[in-house]
Amino acid sequence: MTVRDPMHFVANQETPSGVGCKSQSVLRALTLTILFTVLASAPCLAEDANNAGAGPVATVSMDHNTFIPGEITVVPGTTVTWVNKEGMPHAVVDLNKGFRSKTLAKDASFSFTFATAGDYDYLCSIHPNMKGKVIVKPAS
Ligand SMILES: [Cu+2]
Repeated sequence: MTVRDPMHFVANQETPSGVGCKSQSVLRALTLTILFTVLASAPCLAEDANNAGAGPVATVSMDHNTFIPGEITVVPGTTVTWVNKEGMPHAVVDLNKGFRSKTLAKDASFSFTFATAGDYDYLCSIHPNMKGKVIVKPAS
């Protein structure tokens, strides 16, 4: 006759712990790395070519609270594009109300096509002593 300890039959079921979790997070990190690599190597968006074939173009930058160049001479039909290059917001406003941009944040731009010959004095409505001039005259 044997007396059995009932506890003896409760098997000590060892379960592996942690291993599964760890390998899964490694896999996740790897997946993220691959995803980033794919995104980074995607080609840059092509520049907008909608203006191709239009008239002549000219660009005026806004930087250091200044229109650069402050004065440009263009032929009638030229599209002038102002580009804000700095963090300071600017706006392009014709003194004779021929054109007016909204407030331009950094890298924002505004374009206007000058069909008619003449002198166009403009300023930045936010910084009124920031002035510029577009002279439109036919090529001689
Ligand atoms: Cu300004």
